[in-house]
Amino acid sequence: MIELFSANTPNGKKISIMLEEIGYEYKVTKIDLNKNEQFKPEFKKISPLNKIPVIIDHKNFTTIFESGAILIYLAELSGKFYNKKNRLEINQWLMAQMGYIGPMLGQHHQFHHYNPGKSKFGEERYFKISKRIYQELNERLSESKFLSGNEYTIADIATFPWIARHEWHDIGLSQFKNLTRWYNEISEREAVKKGFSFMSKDELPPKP
Ligand SMILES: N[C@@H](CCC(=O)N[C@@H](CS)C(=O)NCC(=O)O)C(=O)O
Repeated sequence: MIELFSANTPNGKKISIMLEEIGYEYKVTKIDLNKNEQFKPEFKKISPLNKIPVIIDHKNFTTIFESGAILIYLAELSGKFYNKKNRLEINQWLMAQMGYIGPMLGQHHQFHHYNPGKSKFGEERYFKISKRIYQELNERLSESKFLSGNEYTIADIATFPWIARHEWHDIGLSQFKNLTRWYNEISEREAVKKGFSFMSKDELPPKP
């Protein structure tokens, strides 16, 4: 049994979607970030950077933090969404999500959605970078069905919940035809719908 320590955020949803995709039984323990529960000493023992998501694989006595590392662990354990023959390509798109797409869109959320009017520089900078990410993903998906090729992989699972915040981004997802095609296809997967609503029943990926 896997225990998932999480919150209802894009990084949190990556792991519930993956667990649904591989059909593993899991229990969710909510970490309330608004109440600073990530800083509790007992949580820090399993999350040295005080962040969700974290999993404990009780069967294998293993604890893992960092969503990319968790996705790789679950993919290797289940043998799904991380095809050995395509690993170099999958790793590149997964790392691009971890190091660029997520952190930059996350800053856009901070300046544009949560704190508008506080910093013109911050708002403009991350709006521009976020538009650039949409354009770059759209270009990639004009030549490839999924991010790392013809197969749906952990790179798509990592990226999807971030694009699912498109209403906050104010960029107009529907103008990006290939990104929209990819987004709609993933939105329709039963496991994605289930994983997406892991903390808020009936929550669905918003339509473009
Ligand atoms: N690189 C980390 C980022 C995780 C992350 O930023 N988690 C946020 C929520 S989405 C968090 O726990 N923030 C609380 C904090 O930093 O105090 C991962 O992908 O797991």
